[in-house]
Amino acid sequence: MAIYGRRNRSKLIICVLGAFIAGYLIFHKDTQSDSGHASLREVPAEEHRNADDGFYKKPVYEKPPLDVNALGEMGRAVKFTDLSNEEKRKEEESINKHQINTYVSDKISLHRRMPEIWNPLCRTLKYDYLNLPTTSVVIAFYNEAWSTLLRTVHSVLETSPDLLLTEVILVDDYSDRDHLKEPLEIHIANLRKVRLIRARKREGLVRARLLGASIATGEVLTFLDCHCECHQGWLEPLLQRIKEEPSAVVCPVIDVIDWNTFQYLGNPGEPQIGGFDWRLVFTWHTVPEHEQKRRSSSTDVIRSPTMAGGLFSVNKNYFHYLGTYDTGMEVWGGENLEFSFRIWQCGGTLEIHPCSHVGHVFPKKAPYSRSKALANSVRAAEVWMDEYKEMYYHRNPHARLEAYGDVTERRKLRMRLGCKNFKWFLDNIYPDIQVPEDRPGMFGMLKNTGMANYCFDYNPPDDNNMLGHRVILYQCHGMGQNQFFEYSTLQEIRYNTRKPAGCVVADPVSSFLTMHHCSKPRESVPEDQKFLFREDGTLYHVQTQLCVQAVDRTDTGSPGPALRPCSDSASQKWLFEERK
Ligand code: UD2
Ligand code: MN
Repeated sequence: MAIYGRRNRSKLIICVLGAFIAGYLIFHKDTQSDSGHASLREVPAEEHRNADDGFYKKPVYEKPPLDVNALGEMGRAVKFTDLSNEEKRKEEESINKHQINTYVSDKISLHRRMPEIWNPLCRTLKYDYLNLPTTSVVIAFYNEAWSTLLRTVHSVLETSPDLLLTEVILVDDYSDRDHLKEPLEIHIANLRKVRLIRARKREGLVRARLLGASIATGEVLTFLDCHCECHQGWLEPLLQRIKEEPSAVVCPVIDVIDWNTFQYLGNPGEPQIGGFDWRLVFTWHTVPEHEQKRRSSSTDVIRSPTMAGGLFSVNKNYFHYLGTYDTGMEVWGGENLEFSFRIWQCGGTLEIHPCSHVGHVFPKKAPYSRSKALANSVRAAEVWMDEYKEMYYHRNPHARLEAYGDVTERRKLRMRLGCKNFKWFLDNIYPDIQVPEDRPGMFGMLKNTGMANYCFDYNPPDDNNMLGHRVILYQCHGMGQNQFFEYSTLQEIRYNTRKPAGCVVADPVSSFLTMHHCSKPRESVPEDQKFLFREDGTLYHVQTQLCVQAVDRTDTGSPGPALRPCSDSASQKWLFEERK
């Protein structure tokens, strides 16, 4: 193993011994010399001494003077209209490689500014600078593009008070791209407070972040993805909150940066909070009324059942107390829900600070394989969800077969910390989630007995626009997901694998079935959503006094369920089956 760097050698060696990963390289530079960063100005010490209140806010580096006409400045969209064929090809290539338009990104300053378009009351907040905890910012990366990675680093250095930022720790998770080798080392060599360590094998984001955390010397750990842009003043709210409440894990508001134009799209209106659906997919929601009532001001933190995962601050000691991360999780996915459940169930709070904003580039699609996400989710379910894990398995039968490794240590951790159960979490922290009933024989594939092997199927064109589309009949596949329905005690046929949950409604005019919002808890169920699932297997639509029948060809040419006068026909008999 090789270690490069002067400071903290003994600390590093201890950390290396303590680390769970066999070995890694460390590069860092702590000197003040300048080379190749002419546009960056370090803040001289005498300026500190002469300064007024603003002195504490001095960043590690000042941004270069604003050039409003520069490409993408102030978060403006960049669209090239006059590219040559060769340039167009390069742009396409960059998108195919990174799933982000790095051709555009490369042409935007690494030091650009973003517009402030959020709650103006945030400006009135005061921070207890001299007593705030310091933080180490940990950024794990795998094969990230040059400009998105470096823009993240510079934005941290240029928006974080020197007083509060201990260091930026870059963790290379065994990338194989040339620009992340020597060129990266050279670029950061003369940046104050920036350190680079490299994993010796692909660790995945969980262990890569922990590798960074293991050498961090700040009191608070702040994790960021490697394609972020921090806004002015993003750090103080997070640290202030953790100073007040060390068991709070605090996330900034994640603003959207467009992968194609690098336009800062922001996060209009009130920030959203995190939830999940019964596939254990993370979802966004508006702040519920009970939480609005709990907060005394619009600048107060917002409690969130779950976090997106990439961007948050946590007191280092508290992170260790909570058991850091589940190191059995590989590559990507699941760790955000696991950590969220653990924070709440084991006595912490998970919050979003509406005055802390960080932009994040959401790629066009996943830039690398995320096949381990399923096993990671199963680990989270097995450790934290108690009997509710069945609701996940019912909707994802293949997850039962997934080899998820050993979770004994994580279960012991839960025992040791005396954590609350999942029911407590749902009842108290996420009361807005619709908990399925999943009564025996009343959930699964809804199969027709007349039309052999055809099942109710709902496949809306996109996740954000789920409702209002036609329910169809499709070959039963036994994979849960689009073919998973539940018959509730309120006589609804629910589609509650994804969020928002849908309820089947019959349209008396067309006679076909579509999907609508379910009624809220304690509201009465609309008549057109009520079906009597009778002993003889018929689905009787109470309002129209008709029965649901499997019809060969609907007006769209494919089979579908439709309302017909009730008869004895097998095509009007239905049954729920759990798996094929
Ligand atoms: C979201 C989170 C992400 C993580 C993920 C679930 C945000 C904005 N992003 O997906 O942080 O919680 O959900 O797992 O909340 N990385 C590695 N090694 C790997 C894979 C990824 O170091 O094997 C790095 C990657 O370069 C990036 C970070 O981990 O810095 C997160 O990965 P991502 O950006 O692909 O995840 P994202 O934003 O789609
Ligand atoms: Mn990301």
